[in-house]
Amino acid sequence: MNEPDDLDLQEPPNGAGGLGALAATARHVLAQMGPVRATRTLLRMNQPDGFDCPGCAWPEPEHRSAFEFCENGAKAVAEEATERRIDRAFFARHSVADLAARDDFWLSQQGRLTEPMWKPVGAAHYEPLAWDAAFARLAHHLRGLRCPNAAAFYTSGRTSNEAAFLYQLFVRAFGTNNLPDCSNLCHESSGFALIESLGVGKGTVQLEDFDAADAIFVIGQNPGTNHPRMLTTLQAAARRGCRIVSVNPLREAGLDHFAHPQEPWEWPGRGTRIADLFVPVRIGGDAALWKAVNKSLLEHEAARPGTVLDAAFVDDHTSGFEAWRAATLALPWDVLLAEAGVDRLTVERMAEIARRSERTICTWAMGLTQHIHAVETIQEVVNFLLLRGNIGRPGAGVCPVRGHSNVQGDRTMGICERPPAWLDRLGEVFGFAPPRHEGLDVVGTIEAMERGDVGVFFALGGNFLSAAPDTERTARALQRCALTAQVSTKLNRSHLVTGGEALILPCLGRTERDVQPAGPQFVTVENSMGVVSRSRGHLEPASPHLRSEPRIVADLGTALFAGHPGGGPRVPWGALADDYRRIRAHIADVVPGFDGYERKLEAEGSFVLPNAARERDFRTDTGRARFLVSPLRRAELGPDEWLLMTIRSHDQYNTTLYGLDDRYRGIANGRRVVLLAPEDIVEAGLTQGMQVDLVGVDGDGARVAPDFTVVPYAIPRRNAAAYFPEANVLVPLEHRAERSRTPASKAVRIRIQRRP
Ligand SMILES: Nc1nc2c(c(=O)[nH]1)N[C@H]1C(S)=C(S)[C@@H](COP(=O)(O)OP(=O)(O)OC[C@H]3O[C@@H](n4cnc5c(=O)[nH]c(N)nc54)[C@H](O)[C@@H]3O)O[C@H]1N2
Ligand SMILES: Nc1nc2c(c(=O)[nH]1)N[C@H]1C(S)=C(S)[C@@H](COP(=O)(O)OP(=O)(O)OC[C@H]3O[C@@H](n4cnc5c(=O)[nH]c(N)nc54)[C@H](O)[C@@H]3O)O[C@H]1N2
Ligand SMILES: [Mo]
Repeated sequence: MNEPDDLDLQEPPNGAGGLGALAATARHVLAQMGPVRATRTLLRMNQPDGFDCPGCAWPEPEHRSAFEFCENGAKAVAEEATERRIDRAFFARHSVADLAARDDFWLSQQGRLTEPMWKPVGAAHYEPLAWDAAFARLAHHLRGLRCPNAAAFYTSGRTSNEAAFLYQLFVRAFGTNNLPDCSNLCHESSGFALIESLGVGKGTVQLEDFDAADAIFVIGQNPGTNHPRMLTTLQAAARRGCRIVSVNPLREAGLDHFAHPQEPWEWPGRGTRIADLFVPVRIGGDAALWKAVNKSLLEHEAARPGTVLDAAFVDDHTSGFEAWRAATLALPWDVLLAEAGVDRLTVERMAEIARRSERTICTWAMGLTQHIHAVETIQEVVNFLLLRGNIGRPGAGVCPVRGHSNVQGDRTMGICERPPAWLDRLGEVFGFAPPRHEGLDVVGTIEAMERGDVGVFFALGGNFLSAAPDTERTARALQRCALTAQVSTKLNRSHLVTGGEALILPCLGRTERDVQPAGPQFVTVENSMGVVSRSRGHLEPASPHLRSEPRIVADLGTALFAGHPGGGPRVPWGALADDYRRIRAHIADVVPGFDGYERKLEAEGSFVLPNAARERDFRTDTGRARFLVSPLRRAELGPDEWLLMTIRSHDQYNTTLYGLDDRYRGIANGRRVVLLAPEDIVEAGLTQGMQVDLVGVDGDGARVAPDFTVVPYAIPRRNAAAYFPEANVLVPLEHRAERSRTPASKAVRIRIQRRP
């Protein structure tokens, strides 16, 4: 399937959306659902009484159109609402070894899981198991552990607030803070950076701020593929003259031009121009770039005092300005430009856009977070905003654009290995003493499994094996566990590389009706901008045997704590899952910002969580927003080495593959490709279409991703791109961001070896 003969390369398009997006939506959706179910489902998406799109975490506008969805949201829904099913006969037909030999696309296409399955020790196949028996297996293993810290409980970011709250309660009542989650692989660096700089680990803007901004810098983010509804927001901004700058090693098509699929009069042309300026920064060059832009701004202020700096804001609300200013002015231009890989003129154009803008927003995603020095790089972007007072006023602020649709809500609900500030309250309300030590994050969990310190691995969603770095090492670690258990909607590789014993617990998805003894239920989620809203599915569940995530957690609680010596915590597990209003009442009682939770949902359907930084209340060490100084780092690359970023194609949702194309990059029918600059290809004696192995040179020994095809692409010299998860084998476990410990999967040093 990935033979070079099948690979089809075209010039990348210079725009996104339009008829192409509609055609792709129709193709994917109809293949999974059929016309009636498709129409019914998509009309409910992101509507006040419908379900929250399981795709990205971009917010819904106040005035929604009938079709508040995008191509990739529709694909995410089609994946879940598919009519394809995996039943017990499927597992009888296919051994685990047989399934493990299939590729990710095939696994993604088999359909929804329909009943609990169990792989006993030494068995070649999964076999059906009743729910009660599955919970009994889990409870048996958990009780048998040396201590609660010998279990780890992963969460992916689709889990609702209700399920997440109950889950962390269960885990902490069991006695551990081992709550690794997908945030550890995603925006952790943003959280660390913003807490230190601004005192709040979240973004400070609301959707309406985009309507007021004069300039928006989109940094290390590919919204055309990963947050398509953001293009509608950017389009509206561009149309009223807001300046948009894309800082990215690639000229991503969605930031070039955008034709709204619901504005057919725009289709014939290229659509609206989005970015005025493309800044082709070198991979990992952002820290140097933003220091350069800040230096330019400070030089300008020195030359014409009072024209650049928001002196009142800096004096009243910040600390550390003078030290930072001196350090920045002292940086040598030539080194900054060389490290950024950007010329002086481009830096001056960025600075000019910033100077002319009274209201500036910076958005970013994985291009900033998945680097060794991610935290300080993000802090340099914050310094840039602080300089002109762009925090805590309309039309301005920081906007880390989250990934999974409820990853931010899960954190608010306490899904984190670092215990939340409200830990004492949790213990008080439920009558137990929560553990206080820090637990294991994703990388820590893998290391602990390797040492044999974690024997039970439980996952509420996600695909831990394929999402984590160092795939082969992670696989060996998982195989050391006595039990691995996954609550899932679809089959994935984490079901196939298992502990001695393995469980698959199939659950309801966002699109499905959830009826509990108290009646039909809805759940709540929090988007990238701190807005909490309802999500209610309407489809008939994929199977009558599915259970909701809150129900699964509650059943596990009941199974584990029944007959617990001393009675265990005071948690009426079953009653909570009978009526989610009871869970929300506890959340309102324990988690700050949720007073009147139920009432606000009833009255408004949604509400905004408080955000101190937005009010210029900076709860940092100095009680002010902090200008933070970091050293200028120099990239080290050997003469035959490239710096590789692992990115998403247009046809995937993280580890789930919808197809083998990357339409906006002109690549079709193949994913094992490595994008290189044409000049580098010539210089290294390679040719287009050549088969090569990628050899990782970081860490404790060579890691090889075999059989990639060379594709010439407009990318900075000595930079390379390949797709996640195929390239994850190349990312050593130790190769991770300082402090946030996020795998540095956007900056992996590799050599390229021709295949014999
Ligand atoms: N359809 C779809 N939607 C998704 C997802 C999906 O897989 N599919 N995933 C969801 C999740 S969990 C997340 S976190 C988000 C991810 O959303 P993105 O962060 O947009 O996803 P990536 O493909 O990782 O893209 C990173 C971008 O950063 C650029 N980049 C890489 N290195 C650097 C660098 O050093 N500097 C700069 N300035 N740019 C760099 C890349 O060229 C690329 O454009 O999307 C969410 N939405
Ligand atoms: N090299 C490299 N690695 C990366 C990244 C990268 O850019 N490069 N990105 C990282 C990022 S940003 C992230 S967020 C992680 C993603 O890591 P994960 O969140 O662990 O991975 P996903 O692929 O999103 O998980 C897909 C699985 O979730 C299950 N699922 C889907 N919907 C539901 C649901 O409603 N409930 C339950 N219980 N299960 C459900 C399905 O079984 C599906 O197979 O990957 C990270 N890994
Ligand atoms: Mo993510």
